[in-house]
Amino acid sequence: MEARLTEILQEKFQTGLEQATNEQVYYALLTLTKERIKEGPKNEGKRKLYYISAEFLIGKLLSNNLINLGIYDETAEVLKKHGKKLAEIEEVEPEPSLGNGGLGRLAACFLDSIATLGLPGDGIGLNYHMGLFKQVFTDHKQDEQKNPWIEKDSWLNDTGISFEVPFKDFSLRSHLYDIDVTGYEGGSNKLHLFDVETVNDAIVGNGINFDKNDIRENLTLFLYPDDSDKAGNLLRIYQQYFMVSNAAQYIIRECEEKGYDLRKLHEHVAIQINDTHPSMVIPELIRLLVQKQIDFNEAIEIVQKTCAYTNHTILAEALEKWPVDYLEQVAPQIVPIIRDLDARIKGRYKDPRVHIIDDQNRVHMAHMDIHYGYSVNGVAYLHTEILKNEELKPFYDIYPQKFNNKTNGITFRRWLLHCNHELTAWLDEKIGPDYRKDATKLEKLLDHINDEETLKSLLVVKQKKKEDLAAYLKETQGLEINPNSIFDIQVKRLHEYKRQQMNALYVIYKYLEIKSGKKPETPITVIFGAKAAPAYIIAKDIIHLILCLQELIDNDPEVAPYLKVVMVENYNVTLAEKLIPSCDISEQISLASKEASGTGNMKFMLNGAVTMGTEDGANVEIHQFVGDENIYIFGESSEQVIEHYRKMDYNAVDYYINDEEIRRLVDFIISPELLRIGDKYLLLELHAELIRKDWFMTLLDVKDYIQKKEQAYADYEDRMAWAKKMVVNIAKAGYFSSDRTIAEYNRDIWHL
Ligand code: GFP
Repeated sequence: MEARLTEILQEKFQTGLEQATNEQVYYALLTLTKERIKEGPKNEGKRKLYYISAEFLIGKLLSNNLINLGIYDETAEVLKKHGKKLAEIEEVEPEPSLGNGGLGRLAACFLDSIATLGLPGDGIGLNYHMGLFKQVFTDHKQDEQKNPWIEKDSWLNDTGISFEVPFKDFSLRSHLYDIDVTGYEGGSNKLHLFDVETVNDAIVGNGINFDKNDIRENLTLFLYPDDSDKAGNLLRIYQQYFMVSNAAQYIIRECEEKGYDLRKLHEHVAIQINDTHPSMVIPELIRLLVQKQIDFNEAIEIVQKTCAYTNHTILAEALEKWPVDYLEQVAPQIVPIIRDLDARIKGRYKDPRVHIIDDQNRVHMAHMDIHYGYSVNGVAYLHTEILKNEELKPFYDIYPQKFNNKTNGITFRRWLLHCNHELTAWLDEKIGPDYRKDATKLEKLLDHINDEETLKSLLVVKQKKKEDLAAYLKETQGLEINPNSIFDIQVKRLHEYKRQQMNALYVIYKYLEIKSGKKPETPITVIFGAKAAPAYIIAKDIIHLILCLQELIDNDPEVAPYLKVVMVENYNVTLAEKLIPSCDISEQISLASKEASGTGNMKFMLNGAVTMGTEDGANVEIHQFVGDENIYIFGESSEQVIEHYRKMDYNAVDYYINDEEIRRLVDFIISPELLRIGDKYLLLELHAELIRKDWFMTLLDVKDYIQKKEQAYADYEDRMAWAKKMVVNIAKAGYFSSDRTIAEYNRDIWHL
């Protein structure tokens, strides 16, 4: 590879490896990697998967591609020989901004595993130019800025493929870009990203403001544009229809090129509908098949045998319901199809809970997916049980055979091999490299659990990663953290159900404890990373509270040596890769029943953090694997929580009035100390919200939470006992490899 790299540098920049800048080396490596992928094997098969998703949170690609191609070490060596550091070259790459949270990151992990297992399967999505948004903190508040990430020379390959997508009053021409997806020592697939020829980055003004009505120019600018008004809703429908119409046209085109009979589409194609955003692919595919002279009833049957749906949440806000009227305004051609699909259901079932179009004339996208797809899956054991027995029970009663669970997973290439070289080397030494191909082999670590040297060297690895993070945050964000403190980390989208606010109440508790003279043995650093949706007011208030606490504590010499709070700016995949390896305590504290799975919990566990969590999502399975000794479980169970919702008997205000301790913590939000730093309206608003609404029952669990945290911090002091917990967590993480998840999808749903 050295010779080719030198050649490329000459051709592109007329320079040699020694003299080249990090930028030049990065672009040369980009070219070299793309060439290698092109020459390498492609995954093929009789049936091919198309994974349609509004988000693909793929992260930077250079290192992962080098690892998957098996040339990472060689590249690092060559660069080193010429005075360059691969880690520094990685910094040059912009992180693609094509996703938001766990949903999008899961899609990215899946693409990696699909390719690794040698399965033919491509992703299909949109090529958002500004992605989500870049988070900036000003005055202790989140500010949203545009985040253009596409460069002239990038992983995107222009395919020249283009389709016409018809809307009510006009049509748009698409333009397809592909990103290669490499498998670990395996063949490659593709991520297809559709763009609009007429999109115009220049219409974005200050922050992330733009004309929502100018569809020709705005359609692929942003992921999840603000949908708090009608224009925002329509724009989302335009995006979704554009995505699925392109997907359907692309799939049909591929089948025709291969000479397949479209009447047997399902024998050659499986479509995974990732959450409800791509649901319109069902009527669109029916429409296009009918255009190809296939009978309407037959088209429905074909589509039904082709499409499968994954549910990622039981939160109503995410189960999309579009007014028929809006669909009429955007893509009227699919409305009669949806009406027909609904009429068939209404003819068969009286229960209005399973109808597609409700009495307010709204289309329930998930209902359409369930009736007209062949599989419905949840993303963790508990979540699927809740779907079957609560949330989607009427559907489960009709179609028990369609429901199945696929507990989420993560790719170990990114979340271990790439992000934690030290731990990877440690594992290689302790148990040999087999776990790289078969993650269950990590269990072999348990043979060494009583070996003092093993435990000590693991603590050394963790310490190194803490120092790395401290240095990185200092350099990139000017934040100073103490690598000799306990790193307690909560990173994920900001949402009340994930309960960052409960963690903030703990910080208040600890602050007051220290003020009263009770100092922790080891200092504590509580790290947050989270973006709040721009229109989600309470989520932004929570960020405000955390940033105010950060400042208060930083400036209090009595407390600062023992407690530190930091909220990292613009949390993204790149930051996750630095934060996760350094973590001691992983915060997974959602209200039981609300977090479908979580995948951060798996990444932290794999990197030797111990979970502080509720019995929710995949925490339940993690708990089963590691046992009571190696996880901190607190809070009410999902059954209890569901019962509270049923009886409507949870009143936050009662906890506030009746419990002095809780009142003390909540009232600190509007204490003179914090009001001096923050915006009084925002702090008052959050205070009132916690007392009057508290939809996700923070006050119900907060005391149990505090107690468990105290326990964990005390246990941390026994370093060897703690190291054993770390070993068990790493050893038991194998089940959570996305290779296992994808093998199950293939076995039960895709049959590729
Ligand atoms: C959503 C759910 C998570 C789940 C992921 C992937 O992600 O519980 O792990 O999808 O299935 F909420 P977020 O975007 O909320 O993280």
